[in-house]
Amino acid sequence: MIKTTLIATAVLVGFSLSNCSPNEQKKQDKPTTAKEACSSPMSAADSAKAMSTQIEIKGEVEHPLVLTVDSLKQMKVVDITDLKVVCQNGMAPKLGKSGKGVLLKDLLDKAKIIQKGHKDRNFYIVARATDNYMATFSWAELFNSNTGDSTFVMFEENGQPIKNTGNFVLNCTSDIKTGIRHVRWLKSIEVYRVN
Ligand SMILES: Nc1nc2c(c(=O)[nH]1)N[C@H]1C(S)=C(S)[C@@H](COP(=O)(O)O)O[C@H]1N2
Ligand SMILES: [Mo]
Repeated sequence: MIKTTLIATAVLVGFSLSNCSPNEQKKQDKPTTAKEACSSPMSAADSAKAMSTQIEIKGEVEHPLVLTVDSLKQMKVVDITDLKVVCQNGMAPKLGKSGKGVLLKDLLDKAKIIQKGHKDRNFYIVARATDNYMATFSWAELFNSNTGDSTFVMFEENGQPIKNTGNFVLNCTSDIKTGIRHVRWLKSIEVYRVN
């Protein structure tokens, strides 16, 4: 009896000291509030500091570009009507948004990815924000699948120029959880070859 109690106590102590107990892990991973985890966590002041008024297209491209809203307006502008932002961890989706933007693949065509032959097509494309939030696409996803036709760099939301979260937002409207590749304060599109 005493032996059993001792073993039980040892097991309990061991469990509470261990960082790997499933409950403990859950507590650590769990965001403080769903709102904090899902919305872009910047104060108005920080957001103003993080303002990006232009985007750079760079990396493995023949013509690195620096683009403003006006440069995008001179390209093929698409009206986006099916915009919703769904967070990965379950915050209520923001529905009914609309926007104007340019296809990411049109921007990449303009900068021209350096391809050394027709089999040279293993690239990944990083859309990066001033707070270093990132989304990643593959060349095949953008140029050989429907995702290419639903990935936009937007400069207008609900009929208004984007101005509180930089001037540009990237969004892939066909994603399941659209919050994940919804990049506010977008500052660069970077092309990397897989080596
Ligand atoms: N630059 C930047 N973009 C971001 C985030 C961020 O922290 N920084 N959070 C993302 C997450 S997790 C979600 S769910 C959506 C929230 O969309 P909202 O900015 O419209 O609230 O933005 C995404 N875009
Ligand atoms: Mo999110």
